Amino acid sequence: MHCLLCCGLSLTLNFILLFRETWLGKNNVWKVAQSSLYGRAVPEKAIDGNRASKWRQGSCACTRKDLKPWWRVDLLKTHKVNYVTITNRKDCCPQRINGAEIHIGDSLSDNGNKNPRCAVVSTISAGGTQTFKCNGMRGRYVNIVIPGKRQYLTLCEVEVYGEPARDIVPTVLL
Ligand SMILES: [Ca+2]
Repeated sequence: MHCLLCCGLSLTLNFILLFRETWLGKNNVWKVAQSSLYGRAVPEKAIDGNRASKWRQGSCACTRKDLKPWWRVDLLKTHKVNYVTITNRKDCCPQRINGAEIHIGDSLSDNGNKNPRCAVVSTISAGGTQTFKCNGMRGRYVNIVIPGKRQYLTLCEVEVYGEPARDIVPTVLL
């Protein structure tokens, strides 16, 4: 177990260097939520800094088999999001993630699932980590949702890379 944890941290550090981006993963600060809870697979497990992707390793978040299951992280203020990575489960059912969408924005309408869409997941290999480019999309909330069907949403790790959005100074028109 300890080796897997070390490898996970090493991968994360490499990722930061590779993309020259700031990893926003202050997992002791971010607030997370999901549509329901399967067993002990709380939403925090998707931001615990560990990409371990076998269920027994206890590092995956998972919902029940909901209609339109979702997971959400609250970055506490608006950010420009450049990349989002998702690590899929390894030991079972990697196809469950197919069709998941990443949404980013400041609204909590429909639990944040109506915010603008960054990407649609076609497939992620079993235990694989895939990166989605979001081109500086602005938002406080990052959602991952599987629309339109009843499914489990399992996320072994979600990483969000970007930077806090600078406040826009309103132009005063006289
Ligand atoms: Ca994890």
